[in-house]
Amino acid sequence: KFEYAPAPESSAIVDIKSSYGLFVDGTFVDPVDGTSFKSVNPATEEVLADVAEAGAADVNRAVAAARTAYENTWSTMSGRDRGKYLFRIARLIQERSRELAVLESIDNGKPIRESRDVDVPLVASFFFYYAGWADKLQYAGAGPAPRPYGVAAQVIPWNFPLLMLSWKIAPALAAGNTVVLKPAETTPLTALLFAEICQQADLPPGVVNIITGAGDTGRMLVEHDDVDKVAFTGSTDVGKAIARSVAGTSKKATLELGGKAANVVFEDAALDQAVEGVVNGIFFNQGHVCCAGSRLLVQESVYDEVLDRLKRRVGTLRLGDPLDKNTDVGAINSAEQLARIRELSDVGETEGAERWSPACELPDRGYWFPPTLFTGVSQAHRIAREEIFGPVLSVLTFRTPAEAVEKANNTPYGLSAGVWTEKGSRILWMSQQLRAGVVWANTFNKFDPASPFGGYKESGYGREGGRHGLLSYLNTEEK
Ligand code: TXE
Repeated sequence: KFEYAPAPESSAIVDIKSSYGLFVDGTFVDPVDGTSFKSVNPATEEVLADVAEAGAADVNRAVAAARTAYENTWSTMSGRDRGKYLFRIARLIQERSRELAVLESIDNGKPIRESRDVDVPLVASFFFYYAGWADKLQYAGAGPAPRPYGVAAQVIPWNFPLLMLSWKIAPALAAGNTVVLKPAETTPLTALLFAEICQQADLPPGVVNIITGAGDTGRMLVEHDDVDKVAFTGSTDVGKAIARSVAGTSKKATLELGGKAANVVFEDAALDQAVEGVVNGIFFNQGHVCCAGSRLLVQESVYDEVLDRLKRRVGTLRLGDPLDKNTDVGAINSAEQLARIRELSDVGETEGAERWSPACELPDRGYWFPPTLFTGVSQAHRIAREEIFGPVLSVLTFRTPAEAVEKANNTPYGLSAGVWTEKGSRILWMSQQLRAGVVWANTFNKFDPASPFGGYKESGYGREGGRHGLLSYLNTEEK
């Protein structure tokens, strides 16, 4: 039975303040109208801190600080000097990695093993990678040295708070832009710790501004007249609203939205490896992953065997305290997200799919959902079409490779896909056929700062990561 007891050393590792201001022009300031909201630990429902809610005047102030820093400091500095700041930030992230990982797990609910071994090391690697680009921009695009856009407005979600921050801030700064970033309202704390790191790195004031608040703050930020570039990761509905607001202005936008990825397992796959990949694909980060492998497409001839192995493996997952190093599945990030997962899962049952979860006692407090499989899913079912964004896998079958492709592509999204087969020629053929920005072969959820990431169709447009991610922040026609 799960009992929440914070790891004894955790409070010593990270100092959570009772209230946080906005990070504008290099210092923490109170919001003009003094409003705030609360950030909650999703594993316990305990209030962690009061966090400033930025209103219109605060958004103006942050954008003005970013504009001044752009004109007077950052855009006139040599690429090499910008790179030095980014390297310094990257090293500070490594030095303060335990603090960052613990705070990320407390505010988001993700297992410490993930924030410690995946999120935070990747965050540092994105800063190191883009630090290396800062003095090599002439090689980034075609033609003479490309110029930055200016002030970037960046709005990020709650599933990878620090990692999404690094995907946004590192390339923007390397390219010479300045930034106003808004973290999600349920996970603002690590972005504010990152702001402290910017201070520690002596980053010139105004180059990075962090403003906290809910959707309204995000809307005011992306609609601000003095913003040149908008970068958003979040829901498809909000992404479409942002695309509409940007249309008719001179702002550039990149959008990274939802997904409904297929993990395709062929009969000739190494099945144990495939099952491991399928489990990682959907239960990593409680399934709060835009590229999660939320649909399993398994070849009929190996269906029984795969399902049997899958259930046995899912039965070994340990759900509970995010700060326990043995935890595999942490807390759902918010009561709202839990309600969404419950609702769609109930629809799955009503529509006739069969639901299965391992015997698993859920903690009394906090937001939890057990690892869940749905079998007997048809393509028309909502659980086969809509993003659940939780630990819920929909299992479908196919007979031929052509049918696998048809089913995998039968979604409004196109962010990622996975292929499990020992045949190299089939991997190449599938990767040409699948309409997805990323196709993983015999692996899943692998990220690298040098690889571009982004979607087809309703998963958005533009790329983050690699040289392409840098071009998204440079005024050049080559993208
Ligand atoms: O997303 P929102 P929510 C999907 C996932 C999830 C659903 C809803 O399916 O169940 O979206 O999640 C800010 N203008 N994804 O409601 O609202 C908001 O404050 C500008 C997939 O949390 O899109 C937050 O900072 N900004 C996704 C950020 O947008 C606005 C990750 C994301 O919140 C805004 C998250 C507005 N009008 C959810 N309204 C992925 N692709 O990874 C809200 N925001």
